[in-house]
Amino acid sequence: MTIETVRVPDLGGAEEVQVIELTVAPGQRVAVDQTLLVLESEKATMELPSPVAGVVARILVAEGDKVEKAGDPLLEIEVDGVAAQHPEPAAPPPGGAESPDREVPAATVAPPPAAVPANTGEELAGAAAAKAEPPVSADAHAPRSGGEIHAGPYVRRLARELGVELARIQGSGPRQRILKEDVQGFVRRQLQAARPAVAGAGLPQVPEVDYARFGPVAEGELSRIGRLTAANMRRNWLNVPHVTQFDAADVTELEAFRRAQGDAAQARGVKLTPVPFILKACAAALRENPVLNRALSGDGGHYVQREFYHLGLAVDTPRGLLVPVLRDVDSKGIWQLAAEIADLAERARTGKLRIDELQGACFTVTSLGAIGGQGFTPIVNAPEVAILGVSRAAVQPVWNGGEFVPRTLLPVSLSYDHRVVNGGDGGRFLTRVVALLSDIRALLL
Ligand code: CAO
Repeated sequence: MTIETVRVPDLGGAEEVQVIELTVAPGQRVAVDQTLLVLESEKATMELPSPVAGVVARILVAEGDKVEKAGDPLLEIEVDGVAAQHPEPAAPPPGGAESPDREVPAATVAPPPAAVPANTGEELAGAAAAKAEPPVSADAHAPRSGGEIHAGPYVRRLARELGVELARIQGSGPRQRILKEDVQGFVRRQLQAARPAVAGAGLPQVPEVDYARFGPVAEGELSRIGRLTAANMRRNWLNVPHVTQFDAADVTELEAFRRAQGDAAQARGVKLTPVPFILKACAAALRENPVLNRALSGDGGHYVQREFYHLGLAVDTPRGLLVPVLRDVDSKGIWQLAAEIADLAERARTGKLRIDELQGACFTVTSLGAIGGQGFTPIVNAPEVAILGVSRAAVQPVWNGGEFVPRTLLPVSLSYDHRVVNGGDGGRFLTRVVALLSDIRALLL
């Protein structure tokens, strides 16, 4: 049996040298060049490779031990078969006979790798971002049982600083050597996996304030509809990259026409407001701009092109906001739409809508025209991709090229999901709606 003692190599004058990691255990079989332990000075770390193949017989130091001087014994290896296993046949010892306890200073058999400057994890983020991430292998998730770990001193140090077990990392280098990028990728994947699955769940919390400290207060609960609306608004706001575009339609002629229908409306028992005209204009503009009548798939990679024109109409009710749906708006007349709006709005306010009357919309109109305001930014009702906000029409001076004339202008705002609808699509759609409302004869074409 030949025992080889591995000794402290030349430390290049370093004073404080410590054994920071033992990478083998007694009884473990080691190959030539396999890292036995890692030393660290104040400036560098270095791996000590095995000069021979064999079985670790004794380890003479412990992690944390200070190493005093070159030549001190570190561990002993029972050599397999000296001639066969040695990388290069060792020079015969003086006298020609093989010494039974041949002692080889580690540095003389295989020089330790060049000392690597001590490093911190600060470069981690930048370097990791620039590098394509290696694929995650199943091994990356469970500690490796047994087997060697090939990693350089810097990588070992980095892993130690980050608290990462090297055994959990699949190396992508030669002989599955663990590279810096493997450690970075592992850490990044762990962080990603730890992220909350619910969109927005990681948002900073709004602080709770005890308002009673500042004056009298009363508390109340949101209605069921109010809670649902809050959840939907939050979901839509967080998921949809919104753009809102503003315009104003000259509805002078439309308003004159609408008022001229007063008697007819009375005879039919229907109130004729601007809303059915707006719905009709939207259906026509959707047909001409089908992008706004798409729905985006959950994975963001597909869309569904709807070829029907069901429009939601936001209704303000005492129990909260409801959005009943008018079906096939493109094929219905203004009187029919006006009657359906009145019916749906009434039943929304009295809690008599059926579930199916709240489903299937392609696009939503929300009108605050009766209430007031000059413009607002509505929130897209996902998975719809656009919504039209309508504000209060008002008479305004408009320059006709020769003079200012009084015209009735209806402010409109279109919010859309910018993942699906480009500015050009949105602009063409809104311009068309405005044109149709400015000359409703075009709705007949
Ligand atoms: N500009 C000026 N006047 C308008 C107008 C506008 N854009 N839109 C409606 N009006 C007028 C109507 O002509 C009517 O006047 P007259 O009684 O003189 O004819 C009056 O306002 C009241 O209209 P209305 O509210 O009874 O009917 P409507 O068709 O305009 O609206 C509905 C129906 C259901 C949209 C509405 O009742 C409603 O609930 N609006 C609120 C929607 C809402 O809350 N949206 C916000 C959602 S996001 O929080």
